[in-house]
Amino acid sequence: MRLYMFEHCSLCFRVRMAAALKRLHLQETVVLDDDTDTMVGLVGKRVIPILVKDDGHPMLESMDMVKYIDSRGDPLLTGPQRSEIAAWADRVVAKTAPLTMPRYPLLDLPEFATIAALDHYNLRKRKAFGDFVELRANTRRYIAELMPDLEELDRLIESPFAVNGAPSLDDIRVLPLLRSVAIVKGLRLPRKVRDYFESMMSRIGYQPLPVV
Ligand SMILES: N[C@@H](CCC(=O)N[C@@H](CS)C(=O)NCC(=O)O)C(=O)O
Repeated sequence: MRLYMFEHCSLCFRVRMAAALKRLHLQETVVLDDDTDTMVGLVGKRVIPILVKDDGHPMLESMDMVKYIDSRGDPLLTGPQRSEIAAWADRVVAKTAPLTMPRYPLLDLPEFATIAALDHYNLRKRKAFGDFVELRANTRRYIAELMPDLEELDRLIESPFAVNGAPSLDDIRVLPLLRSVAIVKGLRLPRKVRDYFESMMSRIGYQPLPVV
């Protein structure tokens, strides 16, 4: 199995997290941001993540990839799911973007290893989200807008090792978003959220991304 991915991509981290929980080796290829040819060559369009199974077939949906990985051997993500958690994750993606999108290019990540790849990211994300310097200058405001959601998650978390008490797809929805938002300097995760983030990252053997 090979995952085509960006290091900063939270949907990719869903798949990496599932493989790590299963102690399953995942081959990883980091695609340069401007390497649309590789994605189009695999699946006919520009999209990440792509999981190419051992039989050569590519998968395109991160949650399908997670379920496929979890179905190998004894399933692990068998805990209950709560609609509040999925709703929380859907809502929070949009609120984290103005904080994370202008920071990823500062992290020296492999998908930005060439000037052309970095420029490619900067151009298309600026078009979508606005000027990065201005976004970063508004950090306090974006953090303030996000804090109520993080406080809500703090109330929802049932255990430092599983948002619903037993590992489930909801953990796959939540942890990758926390990994992204944890890059924001000055953002303090509420206590239960921080405990959950730290315990889960250490359980799957991943270091957090740098903070900027
Ligand atoms: N539903 C898909 C969505 C995939 C998706 O939206 N990927 C985005 C974010 S990484 C993407 O490919 N963007 C293309 C790009 O970055 O140019 C999934 O969950 O895997």
